[in-house]
Amino acid sequence: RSLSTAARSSLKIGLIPADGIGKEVIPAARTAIEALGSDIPKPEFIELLAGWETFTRYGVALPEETVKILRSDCDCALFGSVSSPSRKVIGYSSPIVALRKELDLYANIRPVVSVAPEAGQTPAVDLVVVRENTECLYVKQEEQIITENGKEARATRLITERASRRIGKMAFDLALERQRKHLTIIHKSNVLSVTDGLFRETVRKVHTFPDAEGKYDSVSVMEQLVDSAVYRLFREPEVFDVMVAPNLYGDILSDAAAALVGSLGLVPSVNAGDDFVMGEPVHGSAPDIAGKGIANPIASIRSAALMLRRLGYTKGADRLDTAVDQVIREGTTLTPDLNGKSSTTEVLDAVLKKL
Ligand code: GGG
Repeated sequence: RSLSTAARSSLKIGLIPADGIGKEVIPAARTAIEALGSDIPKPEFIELLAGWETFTRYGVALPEETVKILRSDCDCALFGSVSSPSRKVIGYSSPIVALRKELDLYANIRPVVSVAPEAGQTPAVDLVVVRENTECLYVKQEEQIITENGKEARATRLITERASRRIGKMAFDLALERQRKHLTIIHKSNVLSVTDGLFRETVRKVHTFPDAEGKYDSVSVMEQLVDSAVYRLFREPEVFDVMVAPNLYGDILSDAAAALVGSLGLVPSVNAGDDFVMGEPVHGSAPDIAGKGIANPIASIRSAALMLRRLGYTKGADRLDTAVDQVIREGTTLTPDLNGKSSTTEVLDAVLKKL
């Protein structure tokens, strides 16, 4: 399937709420998309199963049917959140990690932007974490053996030149589109000189590849060890524009960056490949508040906007983002994660009014 907007009469969107608050925020995003009217092709939604609950009911976390329908019938998708257990469960494997691999969604693009900076919080945060989405420790090759000294557990950390090059290219392309055109490569190659060394070297080379033909000359490149990047993120977030990182560092960094803008409930992402795009709020399934009707729908609505933008529906995406920004700035209808008292539905209604 192509990402081009060419002559679509309808937009087929796979909806995978999965677990916990995913079941509350994905329907809210659906309603927001429906409110866009003729700014996008007529949306058609296809509800699909995945997640821990799906596993407990049907014995499989990512049904083959879900992947098949996404591949053959959908133009794009929205994924909610998943509650994988922290212990090994035989037969279970994280469906979101599997889905990213199945659909080759090799980049997780996570913009973190402060809309209404608190007093004294200057300058505002405006950065994008570009997380490699298919390898690193997430290849999930783990084993445990018993030695004479007790248990020993190992995990394979895979970094390839191919994956590092394509995520690097994605990050350079994103940097080119931004005003500051500044890219920071995140790694830990002073310790992991073979794996992170390959990531760092390969991303660095992207702008000097012969096929780049000077395209990225206007992008300034910096690099930063992951530990000091976290420190700088909290001390001087304004130094970062686009940050590109291997899978695990990108996962952690984007949650950390979310703390700077008020709540994880505000931060969207898209899982992007060359042929498909899937929006996904950065937050997890939040079992502590699931079912209470107070989950923040903004990360999911913004994820829908990112997904539409990537498909070329800029007007619809802009309308969603502007409506959300207005609601946040007004500050009267906010969910408890932002110290408000409003429900998911009340925040959604406030966004719909702005639309
Ligand atoms: N929407 C992001 C999300 O669900 N985060 C939690 C997560 O990725 N967990 C991994 C898993 O449960 O398999």
